[in-house]
Amino acid sequence: MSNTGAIDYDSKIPNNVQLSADRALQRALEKWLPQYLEWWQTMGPHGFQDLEVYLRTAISVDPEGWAKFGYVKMPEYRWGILLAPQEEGRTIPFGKFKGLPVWQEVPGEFRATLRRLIVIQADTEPASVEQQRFLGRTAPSLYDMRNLFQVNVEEGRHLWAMVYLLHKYFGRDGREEADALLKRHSGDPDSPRILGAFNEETPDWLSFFMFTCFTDRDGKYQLEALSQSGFDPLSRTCRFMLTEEGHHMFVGRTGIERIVRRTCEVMQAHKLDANDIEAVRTHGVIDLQNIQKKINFHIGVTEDLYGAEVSTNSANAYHAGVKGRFRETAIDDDHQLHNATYPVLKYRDGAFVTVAEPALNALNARLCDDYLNDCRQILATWNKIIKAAGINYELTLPHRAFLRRIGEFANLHVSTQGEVLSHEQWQARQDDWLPSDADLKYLLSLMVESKPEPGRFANWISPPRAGINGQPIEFEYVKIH
Ligand code: BYC
Ligand code: FE
Ligand code: FE
Repeated sequence: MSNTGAIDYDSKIPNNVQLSADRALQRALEKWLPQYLEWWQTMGPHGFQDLEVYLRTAISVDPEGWAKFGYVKMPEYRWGILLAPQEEGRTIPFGKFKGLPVWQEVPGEFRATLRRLIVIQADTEPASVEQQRFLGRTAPSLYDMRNLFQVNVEEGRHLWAMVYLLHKYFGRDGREEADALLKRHSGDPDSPRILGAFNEETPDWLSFFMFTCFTDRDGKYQLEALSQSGFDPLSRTCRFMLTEEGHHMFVGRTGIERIVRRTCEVMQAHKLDANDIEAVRTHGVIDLQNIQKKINFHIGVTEDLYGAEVSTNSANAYHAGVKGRFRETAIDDDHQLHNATYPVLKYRDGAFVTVAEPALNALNARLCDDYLNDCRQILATWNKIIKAAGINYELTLPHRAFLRRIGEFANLHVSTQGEVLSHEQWQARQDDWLPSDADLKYLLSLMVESKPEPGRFANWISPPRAGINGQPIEFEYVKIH
């Protein structure tokens, strides 16, 4: 197995795993390639496929300087199989095999567990491309359009990353799973994507930014936990995927930041009251209340992606050395969780209480806590902008039990403040916390089809602070003219 950062771009499928040395695998993947391209053309970005887009392509897996930027037509993007370099002498960092050498092959005992995790991870990647496929035509600028397409091609590459593992390490059923990944589709009633959030719609750019800020961030936490894996090829794949994930979250976080900035600028200029939603909308910008409701929605559905708070699946995966905690090796404990407990929020006898659960069973809750701490810090940066504009409004995370369909709170109706409601109360009040039809209609009214000029931005969003790869903001990021 290759130990270098260098990538072979001469073969049909760029890779740094010496694919040409394994002819059967190479043939199998070359057979999958046209199916993938067919999927990309039919389920990937709608339109824009013939246009030159200023994209980055990985040319090495070294932390510095792995990317090359240039104009590429999306279907000609070089999707490749890129693993972080193998670490000499790496040992399993946690669980019952802690300290033993990592596995280069799948241990038979954990084959089903590993395959399931890899398939779930894989399924999210093409799902997000499908969810975002109609956004190109309403892009608020060429800069944003380019970022959308960059995210899309990289999610396509993440699918390749997982398909490589399925083909190389799981034989015939791995190949069948790889084929099935192109047959399930986001929101398809007969054959949906596996996880709930990946069957939701991404109909507007506020949703896109929320998704890349908050749902791609689940990707960060899940990939980090998987990159701890004792199954070394999975660890190495996830480590390189994480370097790409940074940009997706950047797009989301700064996208919302720019929307908040623009709204505050308009509110300040016209001395608008924070509660006067109609006045804000008269000026064609997105009210902070609508932003808050979208946060509530995306956080709620993304929390579900962590699975049940208390889970024997996650306990088994940890014990087996298959899936660790976020930054496992930086945690100061026994990495086996003997006798350790972890506080988990539950609803018992009409009240929310914190219960000390065996830490091994509470790993999903812990990973979600780590994630929410990250989200909280991001909200704080947006709130600074609001405060600096002298506006009396604060964006907050919804209560942990809000909008949950998986886990401890799946059967409850709970407000963003943590009030438990009857079904009738929920029906009557859900528009206070989630975008109403009118809110969504307003958002869609801003998503106009346009052919943006370089350097021009829709009225509802501020320009970014800088362009991509040192290019000016008015650079022609997509050649649409
Ligand atoms: N929806 O013990 P439980 C990304 C099922 S995002 C539907 O609670 P476990 C990306 C579960 O399958 C990162 N079903 O769960 C972002 C199980 O069913 P079975 C994606 C759900 O295993 C943006 C049952 O409930 N990666 O990369 O502890 C753009 C009880 O299971 C859901 C991963 O998720 C749900 N939300 O944890 C592009 C990593 N939750 O098997 C990309 C891999 C649970 O009994 N996944 N169920 O029939 C995992 O680590 C875990 O499987 C889960 C669930 C966290 C998903
Ligand atoms: Fe991804
Ligand atoms: Fe991503």
